[in-house]
Amino acid sequence: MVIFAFRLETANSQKKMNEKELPPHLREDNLSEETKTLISSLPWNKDFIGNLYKYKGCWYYPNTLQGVLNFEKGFKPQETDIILASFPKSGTTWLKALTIALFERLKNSNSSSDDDLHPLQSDNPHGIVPFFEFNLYLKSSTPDLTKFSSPRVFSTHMPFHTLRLTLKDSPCKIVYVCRNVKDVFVSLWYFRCAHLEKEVDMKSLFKSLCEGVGSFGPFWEHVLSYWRGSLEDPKKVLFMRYEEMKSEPSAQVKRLAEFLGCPFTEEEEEDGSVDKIVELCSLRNLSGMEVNNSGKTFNTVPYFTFFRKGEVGDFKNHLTPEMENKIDMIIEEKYKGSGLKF
Ligand code: PAP
Repeated sequence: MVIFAFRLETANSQKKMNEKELPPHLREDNLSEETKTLISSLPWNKDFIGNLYKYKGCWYYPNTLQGVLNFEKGFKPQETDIILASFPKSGTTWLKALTIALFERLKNSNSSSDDDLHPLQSDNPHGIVPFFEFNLYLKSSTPDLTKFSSPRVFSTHMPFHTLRLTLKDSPCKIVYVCRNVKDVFVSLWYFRCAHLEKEVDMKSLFKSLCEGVGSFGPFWEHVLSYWRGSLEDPKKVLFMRYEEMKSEPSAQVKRLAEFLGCPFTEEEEEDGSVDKIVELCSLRNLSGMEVNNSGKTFNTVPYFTFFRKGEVGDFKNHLTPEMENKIDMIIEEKYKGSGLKF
């Protein structure tokens, strides 16, 4: 069933993983004494990867929580900062690529030669736009951010309520991408299998998603936090949908550019710049690039695992009608009255 060219293990997928096998952000070996004291008072659970702790309504693996705490302690927003936010597997890589390409086109209009490599050809979008909690703040509350020039572009999987506390009144901008939870689930399952090099038990992953006890869960609260944030302050939070990005990519790229303060000029629209960016950032194009087939993230995740099918509705090939019904019922209950529809 798993189509990755990986060694499949038959070991019980519910067994807690050996710490050394895990990428750094999923481990529990980087906690300060202060964090150890804090987590002893937090709601606790565990899955097949390890322990999870609930902090400000969101579940985290221990080292990731340390990254969140470091971020809260040390991050100083600048007015021009841009933060790309998402629940995992919702279109993060794509949103990063589009944002990089939108700003890069401003730099390149006069000075580029055909020999210059586009940043997306030199590095994966995750290498260019790092996560606060997995990368920048994983080990320190005072990372060196001097290499980022304005506008600094960062990313996060933290929910909006956690982010906004740290951003306080900063006018920096947040773009959130959300995706149908059924496709998120399937994408997450494939990613976990690839990432951990074993076939993860789909039923257990499904249970944890539905119960909300999983990394950055509950999904529903995550999406609602940004949805409400975007309604309260649409100039600060742009709410994008993966499905709309697939069905009308040019319109959504223009919307993103407007929000980020770098709209396309008439001339650009006429010369096909929008379509060029859509094509540059397409799954087919990015996944074919050498850099995305050879490199790894800072936390040892192979870049190619961020690219798979990129289809809307792939869940139909994986979920039983019972699983679909269960999710539909949860969605109805959780999103009731919010105005959010899927
Ligand atoms: P992350 O949260 O771990 O960074 P993220 O990029 O959000 O992962 O999600 C990966 C999904 O986006 C994959 O979906 P799939 O498993 O259903 O196929 C991946 O294929 C898809 N994806 C990655 N890049 C693109 C792109 N350029 N266009 C469309 N979809 C993409």
